[in-house]
Amino acid sequence: MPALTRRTFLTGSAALGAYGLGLGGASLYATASAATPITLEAKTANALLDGQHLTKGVMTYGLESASADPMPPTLRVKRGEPFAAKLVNRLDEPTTIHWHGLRIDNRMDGVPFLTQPYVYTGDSFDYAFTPPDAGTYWYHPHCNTLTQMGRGMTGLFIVENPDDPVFDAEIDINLRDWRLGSDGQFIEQFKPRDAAKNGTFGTVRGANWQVQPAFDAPAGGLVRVRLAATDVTRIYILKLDGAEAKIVALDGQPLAAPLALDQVTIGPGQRLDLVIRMPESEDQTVSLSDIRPSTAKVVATFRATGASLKRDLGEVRPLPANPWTPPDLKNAETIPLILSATAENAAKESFCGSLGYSFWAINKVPWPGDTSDPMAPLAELKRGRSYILNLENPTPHLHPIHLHGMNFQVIASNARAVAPLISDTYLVLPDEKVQLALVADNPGDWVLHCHIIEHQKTGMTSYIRVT
Ligand SMILES: [Cu+2]
Repeated sequence: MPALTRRTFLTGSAALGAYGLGLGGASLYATASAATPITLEAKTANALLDGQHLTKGVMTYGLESASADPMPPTLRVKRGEPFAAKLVNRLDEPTTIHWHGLRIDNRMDGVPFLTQPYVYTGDSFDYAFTPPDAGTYWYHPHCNTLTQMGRGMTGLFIVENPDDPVFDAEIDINLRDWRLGSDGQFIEQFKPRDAAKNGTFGTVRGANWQVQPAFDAPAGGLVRVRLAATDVTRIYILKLDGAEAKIVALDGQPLAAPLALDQVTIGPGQRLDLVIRMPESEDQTVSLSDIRPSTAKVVATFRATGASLKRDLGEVRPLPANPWTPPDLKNAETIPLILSATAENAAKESFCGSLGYSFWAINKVPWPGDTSDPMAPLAELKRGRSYILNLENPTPHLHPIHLHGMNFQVIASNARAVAPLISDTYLVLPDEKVQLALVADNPGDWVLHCHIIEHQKTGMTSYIRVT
């Protein structure tokens, strides 16, 4: 990583003045002012990740009210209520926080140079916003992400809806792996040969920073499981054994009709809300497994406790919908968005951790890295107008494409039947062409990128500008 200087910081601030700030506030995305801030400390720690060795150099977030749990705290807020957090950087490198999936003010989005300056060691940044949507979200840095996220900085962010049905239990799962050697210490996160394919996989599978955690839940009860795939690489195909379940939300957004769970694919950045009907008898267990690529690996288990509550999965109703403006498809403008591989070459020096290669591009342009002088936006969108992103993936790999700041609706795909889901992350298949429609209702510069972090950091990143 290159030397970090105050000069860089000032350059970044100047750039922000030029195009990042000074945007009129949209009421839906207004910055919160009334919340008492929590303090989130970015810091290093040691943690037991493989169940046998204490791993050194773990990176995490801690609240001031220090808990013994080294995992970043699961933050819970209520929809429509202001939230504020002071990020204090105790790492020895810069960082920021991005609030994945939350439609909030651009200044709170956490992308270095595009929306805010780096937060240097010892410095802080005040985040404040009011989440407009309920659902399961998460937070992570947007700086040197392969290292910072790979070493632990991924946490759940849950926006509760007071109108949601009450379940008999709620379990939150932060689904991610670790790249550790046999001694339990971190090994190299980046392998160029893998980054040019599916990415470099972890060696230790985890959920909530444990190996196969076991949760207790009331027998015969309805349990809401909120799950976020926060791994830097792994795409999961999840399957449940020992109980029936329904999917009630995907990527934070409620399904109009809950869907019986058979198996479900989720990629990095995506979320899944399930309602599991626990078995009748005490000590019966349910297991959640990942069956991709082939051999099933247990992710977590759920054990029934107590006398049966005699609930019925048929009682599960759709969760209340989030506010949503349907795009005007008849008058929508089309934006091509073609993912591709690119010739291997060195990327520009980047203060937020360049991997030194460009393997990937969007519309043939590889992202040069986070700099004070980024490339032009992929497209300029007029506030209030509707657009269709024509996303094409001619590569032989899957890519979970994430858009910041706004949700889109899935309109059509050449590869599969699609439901009109609303989301912020679409897992595009090899050779798939998909149409994602949105209303450009949140002003600012919004990054879109693959959430396989090695793809993101070797070129598969761009941004759109809404004015
Ligand atoms: Cu990708």
